[in-house]
Amino acid sequence: MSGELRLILILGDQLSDDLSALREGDADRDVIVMAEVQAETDYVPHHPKKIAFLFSAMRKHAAHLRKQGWTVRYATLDDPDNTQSIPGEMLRAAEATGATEAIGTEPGEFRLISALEDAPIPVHLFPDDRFLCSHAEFEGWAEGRKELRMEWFYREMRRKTGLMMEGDRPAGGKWNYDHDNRKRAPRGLTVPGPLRHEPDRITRDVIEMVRNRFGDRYGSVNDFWFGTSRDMALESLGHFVQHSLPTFGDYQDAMVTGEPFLFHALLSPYLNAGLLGWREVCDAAQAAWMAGDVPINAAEGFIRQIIGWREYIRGIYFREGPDYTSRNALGADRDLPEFYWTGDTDMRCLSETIGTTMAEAYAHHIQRLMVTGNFAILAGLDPAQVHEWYLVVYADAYEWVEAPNVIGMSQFADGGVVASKPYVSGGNYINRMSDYCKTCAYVVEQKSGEGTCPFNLLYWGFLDRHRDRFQGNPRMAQMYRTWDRMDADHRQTVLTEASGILRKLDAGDRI
Ligand code: FAD
Ligand code: DLZ
Ligand code: SF4
Repeated sequence: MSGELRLILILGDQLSDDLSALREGDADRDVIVMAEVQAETDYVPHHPKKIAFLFSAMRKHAAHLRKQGWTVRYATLDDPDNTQSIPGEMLRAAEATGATEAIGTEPGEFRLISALEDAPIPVHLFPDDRFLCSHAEFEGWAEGRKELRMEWFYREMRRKTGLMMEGDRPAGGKWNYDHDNRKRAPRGLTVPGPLRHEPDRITRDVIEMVRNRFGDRYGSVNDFWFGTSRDMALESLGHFVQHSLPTFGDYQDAMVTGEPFLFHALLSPYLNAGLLGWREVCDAAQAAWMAGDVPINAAEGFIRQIIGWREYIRGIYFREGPDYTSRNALGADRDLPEFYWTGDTDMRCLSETIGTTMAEAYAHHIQRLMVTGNFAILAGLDPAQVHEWYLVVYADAYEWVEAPNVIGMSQFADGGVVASKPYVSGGNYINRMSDYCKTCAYVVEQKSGEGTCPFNLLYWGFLDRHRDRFQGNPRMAQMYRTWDRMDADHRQTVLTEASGILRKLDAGDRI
């Protein structure tokens, strides 16, 4: 490298001290560029809470970097000279400083990687090594495998990190304690909830700007409680480990009306923006287990989400490439119903999940997978529209993590790269894991006729529609046998009623 001043680009989800671009830079010479830009707030209309979270965290991180001796050029969204795009802000900074080249850390989205490749000044990108598994390592693991199953990947990561290992064996003798999880939440369960941070002056200013600029968008910025600095994120981690982790495993799949958070970590916005790292959150969980404060099923379950699922999902995104988000293996083409944007439906599970999503920019994994995701795949919704919805609505959504979860795990639109079978169920599963059905306008026990739970009808409609693809799948054979054993008239009634629901969706009628 020459001794000339270079720009260092830091994106909104790169708010970590240990960032490859910073390690390559020189605080005495280089200039950091950070920018709030409309191109990023608007390429999909992100939830206002997500924008407020990122902008407040970006402003605080810029101040922190200045304290460490860096020169930072920071453009706020309402700066009249802001060109409102990342490449535009790079060019403006280059003109102001005389820089002729820039460095950065690889963005988590192909869209932005290619925008930087075409930027008006050359940008050299370094790998994002805030993850446990590099692209090359994931390729090495995936190479030659017929199926890319997370469980095998996860075991490699356990060996690599030594987390919850006793020599070369898993602690307690089992790799996976999911068998002890998945309990239904008992009535009256006391839920600690996440740590709620009171907005400080910087956050209040950002909230005000976001309310003025994006107040008419899906979602609300009211009652904002996310932490927006590393210190706050660390406090949230401590709170989770102490109060929720001990029960995390038990109720991981449970859903309760009015209790959106249960014992979940609520750490994904912090992890994905770079305020926390994978190692420290796993070490904290492991230490709590070793101290006897947390049972093994909880600690292992949590660590699996972080070094297993999160890393695996990222590996899939970068391995599958930029066309991944336009895959549609099941040929689904129905438009996303309006109620995804309003929560206005008689289906309690959906109104509850979407209501939480609008208010909090959050829903937990099972709500995302088995409620909104399950409905979307059963109803044959266009996966590209479903993908966009998920990218818009969650505070933790960036394409590298959102797309494989949606296109792959939830919609099976990648044809089975992520999931060995589609995650679909009738109302029974939702009834077993939640209290939603008790207050629903539909009847979950009903198999056909007026008032039948739409999931019950759409489930069989889905299996029937995709029989050619799935009936040979050993994990689905039992369901086809059950369907085939049903009385032919009943089957016809179910399929006719399932089509009736789809027609209502197409007509925009309320369901
Ligand atoms: P917890 O349930 O407490 O889990 C702990 C941590 O494990 C999370 O913070 C997260 O970092 C990690 N994790 C767990 N499961 C996954 C997973 N499947 N993929 C990646 N990380 C995981 N996660 C996102 O971070 N961003 C998304 O945009 C996103 N979209 C999703 C869309 C669908 C359809 C589905 C089914 C899942 C999606 N997930 C996404 C994964 C998961 O739902 C969220 O990570 C989790 O709900 C975040 O809340 P939490 O911190 O309370 O998680
Ligand atoms: C998500 C987001 C938003 C809403 N706004 C900005 C922004 O104004 N400036 C910025 O640098 N980053 C923002 N981000 C995060 C980027 O979209 C993210 O870096 C890419 O999607 C890659 O993960
Ligand atoms: Fe959802 Fe069906 Fe239960 Fe209603 S009855 S809450 S639609 S699963």
